Amino acid sequence: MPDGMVAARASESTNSETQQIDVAVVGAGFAGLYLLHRLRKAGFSAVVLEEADDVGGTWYWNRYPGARCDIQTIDYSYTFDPELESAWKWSEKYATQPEILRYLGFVADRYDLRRDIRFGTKVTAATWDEGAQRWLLTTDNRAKVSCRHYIMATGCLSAPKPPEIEGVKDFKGEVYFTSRWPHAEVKLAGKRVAVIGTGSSGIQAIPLIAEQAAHLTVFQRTPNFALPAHNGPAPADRLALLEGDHAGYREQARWSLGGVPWPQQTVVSWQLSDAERRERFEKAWATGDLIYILTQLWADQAVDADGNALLADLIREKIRSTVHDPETAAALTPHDHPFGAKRPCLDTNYYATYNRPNVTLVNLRQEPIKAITSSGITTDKRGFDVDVIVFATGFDAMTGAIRAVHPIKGRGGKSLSDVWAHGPQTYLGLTVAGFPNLFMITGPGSPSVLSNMAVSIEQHVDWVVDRLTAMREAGFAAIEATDAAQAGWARHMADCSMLTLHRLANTWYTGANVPGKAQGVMPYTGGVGPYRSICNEVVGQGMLGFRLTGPNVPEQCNDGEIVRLQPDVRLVLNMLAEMKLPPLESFGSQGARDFVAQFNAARPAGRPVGEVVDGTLPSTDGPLPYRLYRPATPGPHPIVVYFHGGGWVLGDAQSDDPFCRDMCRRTGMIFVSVGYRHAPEHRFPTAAEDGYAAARWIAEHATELGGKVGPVLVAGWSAGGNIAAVTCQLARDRGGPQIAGQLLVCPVTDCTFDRPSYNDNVTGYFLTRSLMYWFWDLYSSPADRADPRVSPLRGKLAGLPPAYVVTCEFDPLRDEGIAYADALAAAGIAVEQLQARGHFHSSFTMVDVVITGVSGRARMAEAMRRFAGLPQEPRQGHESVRQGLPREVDAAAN
Ligand code: NA7
Repeated sequence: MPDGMVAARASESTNSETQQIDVAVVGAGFAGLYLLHRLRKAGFSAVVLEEADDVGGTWYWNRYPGARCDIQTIDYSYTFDPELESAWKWSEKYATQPEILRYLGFVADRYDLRRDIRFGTKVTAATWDEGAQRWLLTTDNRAKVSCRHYIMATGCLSAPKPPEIEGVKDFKGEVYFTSRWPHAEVKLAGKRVAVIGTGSSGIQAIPLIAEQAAHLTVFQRTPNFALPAHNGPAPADRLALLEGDHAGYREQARWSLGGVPWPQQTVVSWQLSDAERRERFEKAWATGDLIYILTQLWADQAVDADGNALLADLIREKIRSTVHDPETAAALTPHDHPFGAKRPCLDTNYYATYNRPNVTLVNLRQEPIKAITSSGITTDKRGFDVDVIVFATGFDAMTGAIRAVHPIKGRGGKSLSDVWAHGPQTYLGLTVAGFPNLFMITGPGSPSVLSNMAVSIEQHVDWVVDRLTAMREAGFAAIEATDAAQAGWARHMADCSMLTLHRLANTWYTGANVPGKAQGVMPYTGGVGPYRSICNEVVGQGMLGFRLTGPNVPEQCNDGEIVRLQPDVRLVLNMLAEMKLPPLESFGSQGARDFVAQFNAARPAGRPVGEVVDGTLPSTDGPLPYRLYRPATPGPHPIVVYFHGGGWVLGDAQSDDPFCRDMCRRTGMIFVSVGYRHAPEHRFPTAAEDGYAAARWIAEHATELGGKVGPVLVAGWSAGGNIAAVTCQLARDRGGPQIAGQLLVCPVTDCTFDRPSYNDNVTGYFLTRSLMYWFWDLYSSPADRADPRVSPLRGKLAGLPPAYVVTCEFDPLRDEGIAYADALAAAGIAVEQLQARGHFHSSFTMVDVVITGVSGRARMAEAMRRFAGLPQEPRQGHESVRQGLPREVDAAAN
């Protein structure tokens, strides 16, 4: 039986009675239509309430000239029914608004959806009835609705923003909003037209308006990055991919970052020459695909301001070479935000339109609009008489349609508007604590506008309908997010926002386009695939973070936080778990070394520094290798003696190479990574004595190494942190060298294994408890372990250099690191601690894999510079303070 024939329970209503229904949905756009279809199939009675008089949602209203989707249409489609996919063929790579509207109408007819949609109906209030455990909706049309579940399928960009300009009412000409374009033809031929706004809508409309109008004046506040769409038929290569493996293509999209199946790019900008980067860029420019240019050029462009700037500069060059008038070109060139941080646009002849004699650009940064008058627009420099004003001024995005459209009152009469007064609070972007049985499709806190909406909508709808079905089967009548789960999601959102550059721009993503609106990155920046896996995990963990209640069943509430790890740490650990690796210790010491070397080879290359020199230094028993990293800045630089990690058994200069490069760049100091000898071939105290001997030799040969004469600094990670700490104690006791400061990253400090972190993090965080036991056994016999040369916590701590001690929440070594820092402080040593929330043992050394480790390394570098008496430098790379960009907020550490 075709899906459209699946009967739903009747949902007729009259004026006099309240319509009783299982589920009410607001909005008959992409989300509402699919919801209705799925709810019916699952046997729920449902009604869709829609203000417009037909289906389409945003595609019903946004019918301005040039309106098109800007995700390729083969991707911007429903995928739930393969028969639907073969029944509809898109005519273009980016379909026009009329074609998309026809598609949604086709879907509505195919599944006979219209009979359960109340068109021309606006919800005027929604109130949770605690006694009945139902929502009561009032509408401006016909009966009220009483429903068990209330679902907002209202879209993210459907509440237009008021123009916020004085005098609109005085204007005697025609006024149009792109977001509410008339259904009747708008005649612009021969008229003087003004367009205010150069977001996606303005950029799509301007070239077509310019072709019709006698004269077009564009009022631009912020220039945007736009790429040529190169519209035409769907590209043959993408179509072939889809048609070659329909199901595989769709599945890949569901697990991708943006909801379109492009592979994850791993090459970073500094691995490519200028010519190679340009070649990649030109290919992207010719491809005309936003997701392609946002994800496929080099991996750091979306996460690092410097990597991003390389791309932004190339786009700026294109603008300059397209627009003839240099002043106009300069005004059209964006400088105040990283590429992609504000929604980039796809255009057809946008920049070239400014070469037309009938088009003028007014740069509102230089001459702001003062008022709209009866005859046109006045800036603080001049007046423009026009016949038509088109407002392409955007939306109260993400929260506007949910919050402002009608009062929603949840438990205890609390209004959603009040609860969200300081910004949207949600659990998974789907639900809100205090609002039982209320769901949002693609709400704030979900990938929504940072993804292919079609994919995100299907995921949300499937998740919600599956949950409602499971609730019904288990006898639950109400579901509500807990406060703890919601607070945890807010933390996770903040952590995720450090992964991308969206926080560095004032945009509708952050609420900055609406005066007075609370600001913060509203969409989920962690990616579509990771988000999907989290939603699945919530279910897998017994509806973690939800309270479920019903009349005849005991309450179920498995409270907690779904993601406590930093988002990228979670990805790394999931990837490792999927590899199902045998325990490292089962390889034997040489096997483990080989394995780690192979594993490290697959990591992104470290960043360039001024110079890298390999050499040897003498120790008690012959030469030890070292690798020296010199900054590109003029020397001589202070020297940091560095000890790699690896449990005294593994590791080398190569394993910690990205970390040393990064720290060399951040601190502006020479790092000398010492190849101390390993157990079990060389047991305790070889590593400690090698470390000390190396520090002494390096300090004595500072000039020869090109470094600054005077005290050195020491640093190390894990067992290397142990050696660094021990070196400081030996240097104090053996008459030098002088050490200006110590950086201990997740150090081993003690042979006691009963601190809570050893038990909390036994497995699952790469460094396991049994691996630590193995390292200890290979390096030292129990009789030696209390020696301060391996358990520095047991040594005398007075008189040591100042320290910066880093510990990670999900690390067996966490508590001994904290214990060492506390003990140093108690001994009167100046100590700073970074207790990194959500991080694991390798977070800070997995440079350019664990992006959220960046802010921690920036702090470490600041501490090192303080120890060395150097002035603080502006933070680099990811954290850099570029033109007009705000400074980083540190979410990863507390
Ligand atoms: P956008 O992207 O929010 O663009 C709105 C534009 O209007 C943008 O250039 C704004 O400048 C400008 N604007 C807004 N208010 C004013 C005032 N008061 N004066 C002057 N200029 C103003 O909305 P769109 O409709 O173009 O696109 C929305 C999304 O729909 C799009 O991103 C796609 O996802 C689809 P500003 O940048 O704020 O300085």
